Amino acid sequence: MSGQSLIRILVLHGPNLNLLGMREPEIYGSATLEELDAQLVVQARSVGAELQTVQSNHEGELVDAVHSAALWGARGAVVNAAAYTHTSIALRDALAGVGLPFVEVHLSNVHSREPFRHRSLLAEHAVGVIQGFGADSYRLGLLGLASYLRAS
Ligand code: CA2
Repeated sequence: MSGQSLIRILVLHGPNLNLLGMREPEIYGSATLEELDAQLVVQARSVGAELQTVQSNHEGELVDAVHSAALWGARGAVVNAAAYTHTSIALRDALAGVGLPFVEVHLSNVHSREPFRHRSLLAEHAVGVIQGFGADSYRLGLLGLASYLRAS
């Protein structure tokens, strides 16, 4: 893309996603988080976006990352909050509070897993939710978000 400024997008990864590619590949795939982020950065360029990627195992750091992204000028976020999806009012309030449009993504189909994973505290505020496609969930989420942001 040329002639247009890059849209800034935050990609937020929650707890334990730093283990991607090292454990439980049958559920979460074999790509490492570093590889996944590198592919997303390339894909982002092709849709006129630049990314800030953040992974943390700590709830407060994820909240801080949302606030920082808003200050950086992020127009939206792709969020896999991992286990905090199901528990974190703080992260929900942060995303709603800064008014950042976001797509919730999951590697696995959480609805085919344990009941405690069926509830998301974030989804109500999300532009959309994509799950079950492994690393492609992030790629599809990024595409959908970029298209949503260009149109709005
Ligand atoms: O499917 C997803 O993307 C999840 O957000 C992953 C979370 C889980 O708590 C959610 O219910 C669904 C768990 C992330 C753990 O990541 C690991 C990666 C590799 C090895 C072990 C854990």
